[in-house]
Amino acid sequence: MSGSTEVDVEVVVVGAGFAGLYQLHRLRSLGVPVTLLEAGSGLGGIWWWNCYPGARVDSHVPVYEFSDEAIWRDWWWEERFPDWRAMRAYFEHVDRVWGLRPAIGFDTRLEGGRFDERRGRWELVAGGQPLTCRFLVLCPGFAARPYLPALPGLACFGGEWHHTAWWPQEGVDLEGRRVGVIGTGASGVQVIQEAAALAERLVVFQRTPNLALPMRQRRLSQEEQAAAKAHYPAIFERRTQTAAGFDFPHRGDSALAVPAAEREAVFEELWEHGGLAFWAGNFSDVLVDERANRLAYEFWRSKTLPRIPDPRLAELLAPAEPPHPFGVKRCSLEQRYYEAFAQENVELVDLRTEPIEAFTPKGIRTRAREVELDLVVLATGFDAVTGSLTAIDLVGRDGRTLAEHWARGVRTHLGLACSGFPNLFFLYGPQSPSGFCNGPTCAEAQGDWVVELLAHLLERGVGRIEATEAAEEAWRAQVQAIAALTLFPRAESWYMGANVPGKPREMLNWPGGLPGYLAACRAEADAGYPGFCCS
Ligand code: NA7
Repeated sequence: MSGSTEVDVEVVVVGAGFAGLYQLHRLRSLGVPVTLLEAGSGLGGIWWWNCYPGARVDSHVPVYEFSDEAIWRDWWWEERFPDWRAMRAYFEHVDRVWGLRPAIGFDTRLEGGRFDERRGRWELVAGGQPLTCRFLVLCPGFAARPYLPALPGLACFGGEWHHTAWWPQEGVDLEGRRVGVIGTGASGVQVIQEAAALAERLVVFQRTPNLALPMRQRRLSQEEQAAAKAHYPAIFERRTQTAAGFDFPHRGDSALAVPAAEREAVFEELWEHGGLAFWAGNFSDVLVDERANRLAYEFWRSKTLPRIPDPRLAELLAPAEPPHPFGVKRCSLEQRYYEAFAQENVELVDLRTEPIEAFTPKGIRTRAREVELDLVVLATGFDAVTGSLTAIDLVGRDGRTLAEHWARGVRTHLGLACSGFPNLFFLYGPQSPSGFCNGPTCAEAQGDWVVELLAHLLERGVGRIEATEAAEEAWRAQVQAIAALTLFPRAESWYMGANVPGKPREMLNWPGGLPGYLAACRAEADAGYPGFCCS
């Protein structure tokens, strides 16, 4: 990637996380010339950037890994929910087996590009260098663009501050320091648990309580994994048959249709399973029907309240009235989160009654006082799902950027491509199951579809493919219609684009479950790609 001579390749893939690495591996094994660009200095995508204390997977072993036996045969995890260090080691293992590094340009951010109609190629600029390709496959991840809210006075803060997704690779010491954490989403919960154990003082600034689920972390022995590996092929197959890409048994029944004792027994079993089972494996109407949802919330609260002895904290962390329906923000997993607030060194500031007014040289001034801090952690999330794509200055054939194309709402066909942007595909993107599904499952399911399509085009010498406007309007209508049947529109979540001021409020992911999504993708391919026009 050095020198200024234009390099031309058949396919450029962007992002060295699960989706990008899978594309690179599959396309190379088909003999297609492919280069992968990665802005970071190492493998792992989200696990390269999110190296803050406590950063950890929310999907249990072996759901969150590639299904290729050549990879899993000799790979052993130490914990049921691996942390970012284990994920990085895993990606090194993947590279040892698949031999990907020679085709990857690290420290090379795709800044932008334009589709040249005459040449039928994308003309890109990456790491300051020109590069052209016929097909461009974007795999930046759904959470690659951190969201930094407007925080008055941040520039004058005399201490240190970091967003969780821009965490320094060399690490940041929390020990013995006065630490503030803004944000109590999945990242906030994880960093709070670590900081509570190390910091001299921890002040948590909470806007909305997190309805977090018990992770039930535990160590995994090699013997246990060796025995489980006999079932791995079946588990990987099951991932694509469940709504969110897990291996939980599918429950098709209603929480309202069973006797109370039976319902409690199901809730109890899911709770004991830990992880996302209580969210992704629950009764079919929990995320759809207000009454079923309230039953799940009351169960969650009955389990959580006994862990918070102080009544003021209990009402802030597990209120009698839920802040939003249960589970319509992706549930976070916790290990000792609720207990942390009882520690003497931990304080919870309720931003609803005591909002932040400004940062000061010494810390944060709220409506009531100045809180002195050495380090502030901004766990404020992401311009999720669309942000990582619109951040790339890509200009389509009619002179519009993706951001302009989506200014009135997201339009894609199958969450994989859009009109006006020939030969461009994106994985784990908007109107795909990404935010509901786990990464590797989606990377493989969507990835296989794109590889099949590219192989089909290359075999037939088709140089140009583009989604039709009619197909993307129809897909958008389906996404919005399904979302309207659920409780998801009732929260200010990143699913709804509602966590970033000014972003259009709409369901950003395919909410119809993975099997329905894959059936739509299959039907498109089997029918000869009627939602695309080719030349
Ligand atoms: P999330 O889940 O979007 O959480 C962001 C948190 O930051 C959330 O608690 C927000 O409160 C809070 N926030 C955002 N802006 C502000 C301001 N201005 N003031 C105070 N608090 C604020 O991001 P995460 O990184 O934790 O997790 C993202 C996903 O990554 C997660 O779902 C997993 O799938 C992995 P709010 O709830 O909006 O009131």
